[in-house]
Amino acid sequence: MLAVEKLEGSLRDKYADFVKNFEESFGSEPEYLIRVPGRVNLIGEHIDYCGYAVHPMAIDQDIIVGVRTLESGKLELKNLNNEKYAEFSMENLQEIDISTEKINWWSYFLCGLKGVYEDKMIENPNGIQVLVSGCIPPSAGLSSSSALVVGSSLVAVVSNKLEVDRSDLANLCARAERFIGTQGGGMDQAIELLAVAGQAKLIEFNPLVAHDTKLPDGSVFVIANSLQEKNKAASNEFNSRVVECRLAAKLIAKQLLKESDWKDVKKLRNVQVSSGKCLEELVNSVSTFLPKEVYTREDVLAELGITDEELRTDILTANTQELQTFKLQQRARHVLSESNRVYRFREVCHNKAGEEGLKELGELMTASHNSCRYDYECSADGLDRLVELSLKNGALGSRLTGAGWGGCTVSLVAESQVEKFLAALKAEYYAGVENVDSAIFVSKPSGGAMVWSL
Ligand code: ADP
Ligand code: NG1
Repeated sequence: MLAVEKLEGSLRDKYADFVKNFEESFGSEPEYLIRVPGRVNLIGEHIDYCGYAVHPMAIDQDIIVGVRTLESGKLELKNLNNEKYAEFSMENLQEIDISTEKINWWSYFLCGLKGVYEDKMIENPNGIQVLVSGCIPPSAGLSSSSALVVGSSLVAVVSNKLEVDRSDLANLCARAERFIGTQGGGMDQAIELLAVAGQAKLIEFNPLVAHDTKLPDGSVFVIANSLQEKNKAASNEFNSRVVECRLAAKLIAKQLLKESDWKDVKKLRNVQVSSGKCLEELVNSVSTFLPKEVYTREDVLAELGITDEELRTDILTANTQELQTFKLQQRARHVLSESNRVYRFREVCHNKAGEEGLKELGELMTASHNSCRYDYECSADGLDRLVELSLKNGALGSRLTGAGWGGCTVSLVAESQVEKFLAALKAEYYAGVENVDSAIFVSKPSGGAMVWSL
């Protein structure tokens, strides 16, 4: 169960300015303070929504939310980052269709609230005043959006005195964030709720289980922001990949499973489990199962024996209805090989100490980047350049992290090389950039979301 601790001692000092800001905004102190970390994914990109395990860790950058319950049925929301204020009536909240409204910063906040109210069947939620402040760079692949969703779900929990389990809440938040329209997996919400300071996590889905991974001594992870932002919800690349993975799963399933079984399959992991094949076997046969470089819309309709209407309603998402071509072989090869790399990464962390182990972790990370770049096509110029510069300047491995198409890289650097590495990247990528220490920094595994009462 999620515990609420008292905000006291050094923590009270740490958040004194935020509490003062809340008082200035709303006239009195918050009743609760919530901290949700961002995350960096070390390896396992774009595979959570295919059912496969991922390997992230929480980071120090976070979102802080203060909340106070109200007598009236109002939701008053203020954001210190953009000085924007929004007000809603709690009564009308359930009628707001987030996916069809223009996406705003509070859209993510409403996701978490609506998710909890719907799931817990709260018909008359308490009114609340909420102040938000965050330092996770937005749209940079470090999951600022999920931190807001998790933060707001916790607001709904504490302001209505609900009891929740962290894993259940993570699953709920993963579903709730899809109100935005992006069909992501559950990695971000899970690590943000289940992280333990000092540990990275191997996160498995269905059922959700988070296993501790102690990162090997001497390993330092450096996050570098390409400074190219990518807002997933404002474009359809993310959902296009989700759809291509669904189609790849169906086409492979049709060749491996009985008709009664393949019709409902939507995730590559389900095909693998139902067919009893191991990952290597499937990786090696991808081009046999999916021989074409590009599948047209007509190709997939013919291969699956479905109508265009069925494609639209069962497989495509709202923002991918008009897609005409699909790269199934390449996407499936990425997902299956990436899943293999995730398990190997954890095995090396646990069983192969020293230089040799670090070298192999680095190789796995760089292989992951190349697979994202060439097979999944989710990289960007800035990310490729950062990876190239990182490897040239001594990183053992380097890759894009998060959804990609912009955002950050994560590089594995030997502890003894970190200073030299940071100086080189600052000179070669960030010359003339202000606030360079918030663009490139070393990251240690942080703890998961916390709730304090005042
Ligand atoms: P990410 O990879 O960071 O999750 P997304 O594009 O999915 O990127 O989400 C970024 C969006 O989250 C921003 O456009 C903004 O609406 C919201 N967001 C992030 N941080 C904050 C913040 N501190 N305050 C308000 N909204 C935020
Ligand atoms: P970010 O990096 O937050 O955009 C997204 C998805 C994850 C996962 C990664 C790619 C959401 C909320 N998050 O993360 O589930 O699929 O991309 O590995 O959709």
